[in-house]
Amino acid sequence: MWIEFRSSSNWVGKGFAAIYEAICGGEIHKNEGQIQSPNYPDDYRPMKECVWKITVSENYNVGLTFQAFELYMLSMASYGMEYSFGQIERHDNCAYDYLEIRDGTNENSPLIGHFCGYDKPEDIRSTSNTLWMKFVSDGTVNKAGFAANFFKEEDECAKPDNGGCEQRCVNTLGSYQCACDPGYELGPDKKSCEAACGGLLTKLNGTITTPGWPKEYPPNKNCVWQVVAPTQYRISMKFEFFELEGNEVCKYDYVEIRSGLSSDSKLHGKFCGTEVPEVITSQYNNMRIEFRSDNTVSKKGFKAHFFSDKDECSKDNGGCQHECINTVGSYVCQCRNGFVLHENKHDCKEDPPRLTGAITVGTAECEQKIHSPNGIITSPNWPDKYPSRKECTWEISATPGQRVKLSCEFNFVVILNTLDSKGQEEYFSPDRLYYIIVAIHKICTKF
Ligand SMILES: [Ca+2]
Ligand SMILES: [Ca+2]
Ligand SMILES: [Ca+2]
Repeated sequence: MWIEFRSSSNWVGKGFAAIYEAICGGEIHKNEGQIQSPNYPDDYRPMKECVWKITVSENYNVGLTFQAFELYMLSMASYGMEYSFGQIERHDNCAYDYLEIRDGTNENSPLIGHFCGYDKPEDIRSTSNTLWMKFVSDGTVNKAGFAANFFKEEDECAKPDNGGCEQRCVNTLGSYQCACDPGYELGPDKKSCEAACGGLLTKLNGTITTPGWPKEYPPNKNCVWQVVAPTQYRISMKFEFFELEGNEVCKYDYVEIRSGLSSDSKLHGKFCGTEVPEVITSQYNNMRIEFRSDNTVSKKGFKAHFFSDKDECSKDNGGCQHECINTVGSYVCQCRNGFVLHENKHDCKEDPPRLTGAITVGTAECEQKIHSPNGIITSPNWPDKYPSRKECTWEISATPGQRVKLSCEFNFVVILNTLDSKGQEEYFSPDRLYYIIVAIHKICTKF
């Protein structure tokens, strides 16, 4: 309001006195603006009542978002106490100062909310193009009040073009957003959806593929998969199909595999082209796979399986006395040369220099295949005379990498021919006490 007073010199009168007062509320016909409690941001006055009627353009709704909200409310402590005595009802909590909002043009329109206290109300949207608001303060304590922005709001997603969104449209107050179905993500235009990629994988095994698989991957994609297994587990990645643009240089499209989760973790390899990478096993219990495509030339991409195996050897050497060898689903202990595995499968004992206390391999059958770690072989009828015109064979097999030691203790053996793994005959005489064949794992003795 603008008031101007002028006086001329020819006439002098008594003048005037007027009382002014800011009147709150009113009818507002605008598509956007701000509503504040009287005197905001200073404290509102007692005994105020303001009513606003907001109208925006037809075919729109009214949106309202609060920037500040602080209206006197009975303190929680006294409220709780009085409430427990049953003296006041819960809704009486806003009996002193409050803001009432209704969906329509007047005090009889449907109630949206009755607000007081110190928590900002949620965003509000009317169902038509009008909103009715009333602020009331009582005669006692005052606070800073509230400030809220109103604006015209429309549901862009209700339009025939679905807001221009390829898959999903999510209306928001004053705007809207496009969203995608599971397995897809928003493209650079924020409207289209393209196959999603990457993510955190915590299952023990699974499959990863380039986006869009089995079709060609899209250009300008960057996917990061982080595979995490429990402690003591190792993750292996095996490619079933591999076809990426590029050759050895891998400067266009590529996939990078690292032990660890960050982009500077230990690199196992950077791959492109059509050569399927070897199986890669992580150093520890996590693995990072990053795929990148540039803006031209796309190929079919890759399909890879990952599986996690517990590395029993990573803790206390798997309980093995000598060597622990991790296998998928299990592990085995091995002993160094000159030692054999104890029956408990973990400890190692010295390979007995003599065939004492060893298992006697029977003689009833003259043809035998022997797999036990040690034993005695004897001629038929031992220690009695062996029969004439008798041919006996013993095939002794040891674990690959181990050797077979044949000791001759008894002078009754006249001649033994041994065949090594190459089938070559070797002479075996009774006066030599030990006969050691190194680096073969199968020998045949012919009696
Ligand atoms: Ca909207
Ligand atoms: Ca490319
Ligand atoms: Ca294992």
